[in-house]
Amino acid sequence: MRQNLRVNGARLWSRLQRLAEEGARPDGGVCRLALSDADKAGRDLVVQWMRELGLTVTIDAIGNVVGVRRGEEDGAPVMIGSHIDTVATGGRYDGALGVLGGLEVIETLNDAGVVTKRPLAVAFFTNEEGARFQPDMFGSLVFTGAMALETALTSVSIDGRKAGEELKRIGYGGDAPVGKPNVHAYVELHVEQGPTLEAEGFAIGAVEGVQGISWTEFTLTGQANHAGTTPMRMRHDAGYVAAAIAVHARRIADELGGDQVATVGALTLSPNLVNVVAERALMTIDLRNTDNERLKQAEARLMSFAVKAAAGEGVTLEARSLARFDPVPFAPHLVARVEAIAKAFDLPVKRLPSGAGHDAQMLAAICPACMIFTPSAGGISHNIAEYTKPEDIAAGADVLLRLVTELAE
Ligand code: HGY
Ligand code: MN
Ligand code: MN
Repeated sequence: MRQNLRVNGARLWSRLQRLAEEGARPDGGVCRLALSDADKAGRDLVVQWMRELGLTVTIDAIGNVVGVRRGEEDGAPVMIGSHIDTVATGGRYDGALGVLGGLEVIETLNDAGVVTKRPLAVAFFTNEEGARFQPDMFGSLVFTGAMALETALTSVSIDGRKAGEELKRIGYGGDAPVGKPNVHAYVELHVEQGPTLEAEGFAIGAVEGVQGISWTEFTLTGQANHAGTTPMRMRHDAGYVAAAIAVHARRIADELGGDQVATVGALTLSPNLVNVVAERALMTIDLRNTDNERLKQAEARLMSFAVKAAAGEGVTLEARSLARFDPVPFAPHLVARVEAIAKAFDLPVKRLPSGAGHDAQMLAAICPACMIFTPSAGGISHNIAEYTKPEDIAAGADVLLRLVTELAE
């Protein structure tokens, strides 16, 4: 009986479209930055759905929300999780698919009157994206005890707000304890956010692990001066140094090759005026690689170039690490099950690493964890055009349903 259970793809699809209304952008994308009013509205909606499905909902001190479905026995639940916060130019599926896919698993089991031996849990973690508050994934970091609660609560957003105050403001500073996780196993369904599955004709990704992530913020301070009257030899142009660093970051990725990627995501000049030599530049560099040693090489090359370029222009350089996570492997036996279940469903499946960070990499430190990927159209994500076909969404959720019910027996 359980072997034949399948999710209701249309119901999952309509929940995804309904959640996308919270923080909807006029261009069809989603902006649900962590701890914003839109995030609150999304949280309220998902908590309402959790309660309608009979889950017991708890909220912890960093705002992580967990809905638990009782099993025949007590004990550590099998957890399905992800996030509902998005980047400012987000899509409808990054994060939301993992949380609402979990609710779809619950509703399918409710409809079938199936009670698993172990309890099941559906969770969403605070600030997975790290777009507003850094580091990213601080909700799951605090949940698993890998970051002190205080560190996350005192994190200051790019718009100058303290996380703890924002949490209180939106009413999600809960009283459930953090740092003592009780999870039997963790499964996260997520869109690939890259081009591989679609380009190679696969329906499911059995994710082997997450690549290493390094986020650095540079503050460059030179001297504002007249763009016309200041001879080049007298300039201390923060904008020029920032541009040089940005170009060099790309060169490092090209020269290292392999999985190395480099991104200059944020770059703000001040006073940012056409006829004033930039006094100050604030920029971020995101470096990633599946190989930690090569990621360290990339970091070292970036830093030594930045120091030299700033010194050469008489500009001061301050560097601040915003996030640094080593590559994380997922539980091999779970990766193998994702692959086998996909094959049992006649779904073409490929093993691959995750280019993006996910809460699953934090849960992997405290229990067996794995991820199931579905294809992203055109490999696009962190973009309003993010899309995954309904049949791929349903296929991913079917694999999730089967794996979770297996793990809960
Ligand atoms: O940046 C990431 O990889 C994730 O989307 N937070
Ligand atoms: Mn995500
Ligand atoms: Mn994301």
